[in-house]
Parts: sequence; structure tokens; C-alpha cells
Amino acid sequence: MNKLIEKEFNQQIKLEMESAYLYMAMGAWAKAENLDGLATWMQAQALEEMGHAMRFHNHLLDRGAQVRLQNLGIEKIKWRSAVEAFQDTVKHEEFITSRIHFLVDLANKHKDSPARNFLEWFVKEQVEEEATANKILADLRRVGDSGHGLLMIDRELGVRPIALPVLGPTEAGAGA
Ligand code: OFO
Repeated sequence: MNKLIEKEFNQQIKLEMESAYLYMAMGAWAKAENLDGLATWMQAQALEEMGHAMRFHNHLLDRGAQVRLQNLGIEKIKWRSAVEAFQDTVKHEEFITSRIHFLVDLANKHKDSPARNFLEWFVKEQVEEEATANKILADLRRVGDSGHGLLMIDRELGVRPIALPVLGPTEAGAGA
């Protein structure tokens, strides 16, 4: 595997784990604010992000490349409102999307077809992640971030199941 791609895939493990940390922090904040549904949604999202990190981790292992774990740098623990939390979520997902597109360009530049194929799943996933976060943000803005409307949205968010993430290969590279 090209060394630069290896380095950037390792960086992406860090960024996906920082996504998990960010959503865990938002979940803890939401719980303290009695927004239990939002807390559940964020916990489910955090687990999904750990799955994203593991996909990169497993791809590196399956390519015989070096995994280098790094320190995480998420420090924010409080938000003024659910709207602010989802503004941060949208901003963060836009950043992650830009990273995925950067990795695709890098894989294309170095003619790394396995990396290119691997990243295809993330290209689709980021469309979904941004759309979901934008929809929730729009709903929250519509109800004005308080009162009955917020309670309704919180209930809706709370139905999201908390599931263990799909990790992608390995098991010695089996299962795509
Ligand atoms: Fe990994 O998709 Fe969000 O960050």
C-alpha cells in the first residue's frame, strides 16, 4: 500500500473515532438535559462511527499495512441547545465528507483500486449522514428548539435502535 494512503487511512481512523467521541459527548450532554431520545440517537451514532473507524482499521490490516492509533482531540462537552448540537453535527459530517472525497482522489491518483472500491461505501454513507443530520436540524429549527415540538422530536429520535456496528473485513479479508 502506498505510504501516503496508509498515513491518511490512519488519520481517518482517528477522525472517525473523534466522530464517535463527539457524539458520545453530545449524548451525555443530552441525557443531562433530560433529552433522552436525543441521547439514545447520539449513542447509536457513536457506535456507528466506531464501526467506520474499524472499517479503515480492518482495511489497513487486510492490505498488510501498519495501523497507527493516535490521540483523540474532542473536548467540547456542552451545547446551548439541541439546535446547536445538530449544527455541530452537520458541520462535522460535512468535514468528514470532504475527507472521504480527498481519500477517493488520493486512491485514484495512486491507482489504488482496492482503496477506491473500499471508499465507495463511505461516499454513499456520507450522503446519508449529511441528509439525516440536516433533516433533524431543519425539524428542530421549525419547532424552535423548545416546548412540545422539541419533546415530540426527542421521542422520535429515541426510537433509533442502538446496534453493534458492521465492521467490514477482516476474518482474514473475508466478507467484503
Ligand atoms: Fe463516519 O460518518 Fe459520521 O462522522
